Amino acid sequence: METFDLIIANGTVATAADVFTADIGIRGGKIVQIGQQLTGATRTLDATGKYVLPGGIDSHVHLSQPQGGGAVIADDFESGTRSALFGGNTTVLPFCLQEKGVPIRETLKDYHAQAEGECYTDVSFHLIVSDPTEQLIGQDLPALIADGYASLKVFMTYEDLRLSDGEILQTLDTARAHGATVMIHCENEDAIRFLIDKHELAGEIAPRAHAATRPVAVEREATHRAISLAEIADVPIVIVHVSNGQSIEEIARGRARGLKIIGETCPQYLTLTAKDLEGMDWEGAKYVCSPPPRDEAAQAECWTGLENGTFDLFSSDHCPFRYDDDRGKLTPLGRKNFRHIPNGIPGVETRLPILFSQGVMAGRISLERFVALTATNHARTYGLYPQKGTIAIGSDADITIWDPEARRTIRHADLHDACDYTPYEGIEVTGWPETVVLNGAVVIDRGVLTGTKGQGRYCPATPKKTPANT
Ligand code: DUC
Ligand code: ZN
Ligand code: ZN
Repeated sequence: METFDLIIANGTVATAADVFTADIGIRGGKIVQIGQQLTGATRTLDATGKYVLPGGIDSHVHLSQPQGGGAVIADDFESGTRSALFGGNTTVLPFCLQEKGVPIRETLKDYHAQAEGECYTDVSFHLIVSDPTEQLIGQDLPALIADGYASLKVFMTYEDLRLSDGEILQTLDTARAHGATVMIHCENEDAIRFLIDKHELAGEIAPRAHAATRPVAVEREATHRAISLAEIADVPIVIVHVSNGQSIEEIARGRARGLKIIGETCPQYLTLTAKDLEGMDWEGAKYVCSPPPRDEAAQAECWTGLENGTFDLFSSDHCPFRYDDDRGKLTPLGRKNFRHIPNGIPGVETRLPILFSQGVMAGRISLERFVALTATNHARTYGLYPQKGTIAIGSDADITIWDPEARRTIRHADLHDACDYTPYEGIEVTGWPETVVLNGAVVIDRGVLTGTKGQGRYCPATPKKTPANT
């Protein structure tokens, strides 16, 4: 019997800490050796001239998540994880949304059933808390956190999802006691409602009004409040999808007070602006997401946050709705008034190439920082490290081999999701994830899918250590 199932030879290997030339020996789905001139494998991939990186982890994707208003998320577990895999990812974390009045275990069981046998990447789940009843806070969440559902998302916006400050504090308190990580969507719902009503009265109902009714102050105020609530509850938080410099300043100020705040930004805040919402006719609907893209100055501020460490996470917030579809962006009501256009855009397949090209190849961030922002920090934040997110002996053999010289133009026709457009159409990139190894199996081989659905597994998360669980 050979020593290894697979050797990845001669590549430039990067982790969040180092870049070095080495061979990687893989057996039984795990990395078992990192060294020079390894031999004795059933198969060897020659990675000369290539970058060998931990598989991407996208910790913010929405798949098969129920929506209101007759809209349906375009990607289920099959199409969403297939698209993720082609984009160089080996793990994604979608959200299981608590349904009001339904025991959360039932909803989770149903969500697992939808994923079972369908995934091309590994998955781990976040829970969205929409109804923090006494039963949920006192009984269900502590048990679920211990069972591997160790991250919770709460919303400060969306009429049917938003929690009051008191409810957020209750959720944070349970998270603190049991070692969960809380992600907060920071936008002030009352301020948004006020602005929407004003715009409607003035007859401003086209997609561009989406950005005008969710200005920076709406996000900055909520970010400040979320940080204050976390300070009061004495627990770390993740501020997700940060879009602008004023919100970044709130994170920096909180950190200066000694708080542990993890910041996340996304490709849309580096590449799109509110002007995209002004597209011909209703085309602006293709760019409706929340928070909305801002302006070039905000893009530069987000780049600075990625470069200087204010951001720890770079995620896609993949939340695809087909455009030309009455269950997508253009629901019967959505084509009449921006307030009914479902919020969210696709991006799970393009996240890594955009950051690699515009970040690493453009000289803005190092390869190590790219790895931290796209894999390692996600695993650390959400209880999957060191099983996931690094290249180390004992870790899962989840590896993406990049051709740093490949030049591509992003075209939706070349992507693998179930949407009908990409907001990043026409962007030119240098560098592409050409081969992907998942748990030791070559699942994309120089751009060709060799894996099968069902090869992706569910990975429970490990809660943080607390007095309650040690
Ligand atoms: N905003 C969200 O809060 N979730 C999904 C997508 C979006 O735009
Ligand atoms: Zn959100
Ligand atoms: Zn989201």
